[in-house]
Amino acid sequence: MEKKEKEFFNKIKTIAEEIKKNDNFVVLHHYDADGVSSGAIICKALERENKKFKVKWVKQLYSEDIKEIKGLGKKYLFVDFGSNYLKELKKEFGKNFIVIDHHQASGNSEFHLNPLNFGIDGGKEISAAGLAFLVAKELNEKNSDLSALAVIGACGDMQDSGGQLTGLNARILKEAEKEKIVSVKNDLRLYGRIGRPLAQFLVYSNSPVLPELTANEEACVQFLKNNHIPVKRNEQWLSYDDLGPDYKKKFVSALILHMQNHNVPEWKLQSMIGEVYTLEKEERKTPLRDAKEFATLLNACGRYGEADVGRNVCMGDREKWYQKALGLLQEHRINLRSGIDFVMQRGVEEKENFYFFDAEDKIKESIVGIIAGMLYGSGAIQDNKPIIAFARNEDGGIKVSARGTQDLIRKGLNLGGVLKKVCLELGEKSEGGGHKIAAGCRIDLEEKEIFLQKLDKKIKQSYT
Ligand SMILES: [Mn+2]
Repeated sequence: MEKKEKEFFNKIKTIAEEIKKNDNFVVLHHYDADGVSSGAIICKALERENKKFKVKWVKQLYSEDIKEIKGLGKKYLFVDFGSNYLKELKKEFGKNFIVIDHHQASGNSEFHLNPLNFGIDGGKEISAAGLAFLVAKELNEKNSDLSALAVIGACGDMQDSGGQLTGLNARILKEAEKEKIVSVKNDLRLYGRIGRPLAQFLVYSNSPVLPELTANEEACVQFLKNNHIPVKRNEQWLSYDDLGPDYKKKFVSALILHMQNHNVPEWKLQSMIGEVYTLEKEERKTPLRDAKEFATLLNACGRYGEADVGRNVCMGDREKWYQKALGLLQEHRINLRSGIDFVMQRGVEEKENFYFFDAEDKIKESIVGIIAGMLYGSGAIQDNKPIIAFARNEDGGIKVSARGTQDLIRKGLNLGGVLKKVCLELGEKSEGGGHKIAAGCRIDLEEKEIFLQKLDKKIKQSYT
C-alpha cells in the first residue's frame, strides 16, 4: 500500500475510534443524494453501536446552522460538507466535531476525513457516501451491507459519468459485488432503465439529450413503433430492462442510428454505454433496484424539502417513508411534464445570442434548469445558442438558469463565467456562477430587461 493511502486508512481508523469512544451525536448532512446516503450510513452505523444521535439535513451549511445545532449533543458529525468551515467549527465545538467530506478544504483538523488531503480525487474516486461507508465498516464489519448506499451516493454525485466507477469507488463496488448486494454489467446508461416505461425512458432522457426525442412524447412513441419495439406485455408497460436481449439490442442499435442521423458526435454515443448497477436486494421493477434511479429518488426528496424521507428509505424503511418517497418522485415527474408542456405551449423567445423563456411561478425554480436543458431535444430550440430560463424565487425575485451544449462550450461559451460577469455589473445584490455548460443566478424582478441586454453582449463576447 502506498504511504499516502496508508495514512488515509489510518485517518479512517482514528475517526471510527473517536465515534466508538463517544455518545450523544448530532449528525448534519447535505440534502442531495450523496449527502442523504452518507448521512444514512452514519446514522445506521451509530444505531448499530447503540449510540444516541439527532440528525438534521441542510441545503447548504451556513454559520447560522452551525450556531443553531450547538448544545443539541456532545459530538458533532458533518457529512458531505464541513471541510470549508473547519475554522468556524473549531471555534464553536473545540475538538468535539468530526467532518467527513470530499469537497475542497481550507485548513485541517484532527477528526477531518477528506480524500483530497491524501492525494485521492474526491470528485471522481470517492464521494461522501463512500467515505462514510469506509468509516462504518471500520466501526463494525456488519456494516458491509451498506455498500449499496456508497454506490448510490457516488452515482448521485455523477462519479460514474466516465462510464464506470474508478479508484476507491471501484474497490467498494467489488466488495458489494462479492457479497451479492450490487451487480454490475455493461449496458445502456440512460436514466430509468428499470423504473420507467420505454416511451418515458426516452422522453425524460437529459443526459444526453436525445435530439427530437427528449421532451417529445409523440416522437418517442413513433420511434418505438417504427422500430417494432414492444411497449406492453400482458397489459403491463415494459421498461428497457424488461426487454429480452434481442429487443434490447434492437432498441440500442435503433437509438444509436437515430443519434448518428442527427450528427451526434461519436464520443457522446460511446458515453451512452457503460456500467449499470443493479441493487440485488431490492424488489424488481422498483426505482430502488437501479443505483442511478435510487439516487434520483433521493434527489427528488431533497428538491422538495423532504431529505428526511430519503434518509429513512436509505436506512431501510420500505413502508410509510418509501410510499412518501414514491409520491415525491411521482410529483417530480408530473412537474417536469407540466413544465415542458407549459414551455411548449407558451413558446420560447429569442435574442441574437440566446433563447429564453420566463416560467414565472408556473415552474418551480428547482427544476426550471432541468426543463431548459431538455428543450434541446424537443425541437422547440436549435442547438446553436444557449437557453436561459427564468422562474420566481420564494422571495419574489428571479431565479435564472442557463444551459448550453458541448459544441457551444468548445466554441468558447462559459455560462458560469458569463452570469458572474453580468451579475457583477448589476450590483452586489445579484450573485451568480456555476459550470461552463450549466449555471444559475438570482436577480431582482425589475432587473430582468437590463439583464437580458447585458447577457446578450456578454455571451457574444465569450466566443471571441
Ligand atoms: Mn457529495
